[in-house]
Amino acid sequence: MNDARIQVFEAHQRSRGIELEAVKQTLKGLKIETPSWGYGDSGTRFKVFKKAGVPRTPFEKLEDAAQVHRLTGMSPSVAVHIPWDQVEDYGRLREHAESLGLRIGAVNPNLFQEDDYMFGSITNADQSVRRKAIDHLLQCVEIAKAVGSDIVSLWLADGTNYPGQADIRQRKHWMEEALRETYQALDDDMRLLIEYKFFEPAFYHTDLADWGMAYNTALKLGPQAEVLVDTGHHPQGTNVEHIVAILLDEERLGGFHFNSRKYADDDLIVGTTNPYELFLIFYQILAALRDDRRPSVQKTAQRIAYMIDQSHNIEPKIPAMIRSVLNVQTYFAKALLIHWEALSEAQADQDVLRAEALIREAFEQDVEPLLQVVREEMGLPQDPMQAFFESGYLEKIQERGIGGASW
Ligand code: RM4
Ligand code: MN
Ligand code: MN
Repeated sequence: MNDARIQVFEAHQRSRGIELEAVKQTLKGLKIETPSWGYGDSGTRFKVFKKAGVPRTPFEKLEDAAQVHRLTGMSPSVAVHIPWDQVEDYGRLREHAESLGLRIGAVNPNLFQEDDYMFGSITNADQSVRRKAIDHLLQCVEIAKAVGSDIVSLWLADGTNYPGQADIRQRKHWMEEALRETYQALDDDMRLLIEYKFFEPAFYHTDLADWGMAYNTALKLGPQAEVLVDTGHHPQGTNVEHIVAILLDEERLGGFHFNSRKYADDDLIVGTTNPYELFLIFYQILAALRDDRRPSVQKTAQRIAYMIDQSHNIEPKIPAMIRSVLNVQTYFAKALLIHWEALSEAQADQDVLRAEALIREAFEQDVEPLLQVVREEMGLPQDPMQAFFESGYLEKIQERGIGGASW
């Protein structure tokens, strides 16, 4: 790294009144979980392109995830999806993760791929289907315990396509019953994250359509239930950072699924389409972390689970994941450069233009010199992407051939 560039950066931040040591410490603590499914073949409903070198088993997915962590130092955990990552012996999966310097993170029950679930899973009018779906949820709680994870992360595809198709309120009760049973199976230190999405695959109504429904459900279940915000799951124009602020203040923001979108649930690489939104999300989180008047809100903010949830269709998967993690780090770093005292003054003075300028100014800082110093201090390659391409790993995994895991 060019020392002159670092010196210019440090001098500039000093002149802005930013304490860089604290910023660096916070940056070193940032952890972003990557999803096992992001390493497999995935795509759109039109086509899944089969790529050579794609992992064939959950064990190989972990090996790919270990590359991302080795080079970025930020992704020590991997989310799994059941049954995509179903194995006979979860103890072995856990050991394999640990041998790679990883751990298994959120366990995601998949209730959307079996024929039985065509009309819904835990909201299906058929009692035996509901039972099967609840049993799957309970099995996922047990898997989480077996792999040493404290998070079960639930997204439901349940909904209807036509007015009158089903009894919406009845379905709500079935959902609440199922989640209550699941919640009761959690150990005291576990959390149930409830993810919402306003449409797709259902197009008329979705049983958990927005943050309000997820929040209401979490509230009814108890303190171990929290809301998960997937950045791709809102109608156009939604102020996602506002939702983040409210959920933080209500102490129910459990985690994120990061990805970027332009139109629907596009699941593209986070930070590629609307980086300002990502930055503004971190602005809200950091503001909550600084709020000494509300220690319980600070605690909520401290334990947020940051996760990537993307579908890599045309891009090579491991580099896509490295890019994703680096993008999150970049916009997190920019938010750390907000001048908080000046911002509070501007807000107290109701100085609209100054307040807006302070936020935008942080966003416009070039944080690359800072990130390079942090990487150097963490013993990481200065350019993780380049290091990956030079590592030979991509060539090595070609021997896996075509036809790896897919969803
Ligand atoms: C959903 C949602 C879930 C993800 C599935 C595959 O849209 O984002 O989190 O697991 O897709
Ligand atoms: Mn998601
Ligand atoms: Mn999604």
